[in-house]
Amino acid sequence: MLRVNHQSFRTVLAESDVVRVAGAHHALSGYLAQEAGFQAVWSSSFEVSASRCLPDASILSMTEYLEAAANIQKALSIPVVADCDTGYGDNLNVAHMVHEFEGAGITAVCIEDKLFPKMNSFVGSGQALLDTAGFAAKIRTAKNAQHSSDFFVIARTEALISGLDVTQALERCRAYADSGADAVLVHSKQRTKDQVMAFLDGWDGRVPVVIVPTTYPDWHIDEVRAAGVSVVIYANQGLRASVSSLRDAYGAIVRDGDTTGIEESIASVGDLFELQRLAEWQKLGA
Ligand code: SPV
Ligand code: MG
Repeated sequence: MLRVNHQSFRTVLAESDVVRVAGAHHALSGYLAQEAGFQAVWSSSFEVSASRCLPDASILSMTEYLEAAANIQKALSIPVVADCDTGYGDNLNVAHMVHEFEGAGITAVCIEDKLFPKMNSFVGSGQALLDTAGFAAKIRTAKNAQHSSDFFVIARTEALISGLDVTQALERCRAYADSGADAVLVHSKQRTKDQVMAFLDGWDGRVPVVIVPTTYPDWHIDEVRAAGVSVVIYANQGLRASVSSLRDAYGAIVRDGDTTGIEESIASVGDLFELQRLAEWQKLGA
């Protein structure tokens, strides 16, 4: 089958104690994440922007993010969780976003409580938040706009990123869950997991919790599971690995004057043919 059918994110979550999700920016990176055993792929706004050499600052349009997410989803049997930033504007933009992403076969989206245009969470400035009621209204709008009951909306709080405390993050997430969010994502840029652990201690479990352990990389999956986290997103490690590999390979070619030194360590052309499913395509055209 050249056309791939995919499971919904809700189904994957129901069948798993903790869902491991890998960041990706195009179909090939998403496919490699699936091959490695990830259960879902995060179409990361950071990765998609970086892949165009642009800041993750609401510069690309909804359509461009949609195209990236849909292209990834078309190649995979695991679901894409689309990182939809702030929902690309106000409530009506959120409604349109849900129509478009759901219409393109995406089964889960995530929106965050920062102001549009947003700035990437690890940048020291530009982390202003929408008020709780305003973001709760966006969540309600998203849930009212979805067509299928299977569609999954994650409410992400940037409270800890913007300097608020754990109590305020909990208050926001309770309001978002009560407005219909299917899960809450709590993001932190601290160098340890302590802030997120404090959040989990105070969380009453009304909806599942999603985390993004970029700055606290030593949190082993067994401990993440034991702490009661339902979804863990490794948001950008794939792109960072690609950058390092490409630098090494390109640098070696220019330095050495030929490619002998890297042939053993780079993927073969045959490997790429398999990733392209060339044989199946050839059969289709025969
Ligand atoms: C992304 O991967 O685009 C995210 C996570 O939203 S972060 O970059 O940490 O904001
Ligand atoms: Mg993002």
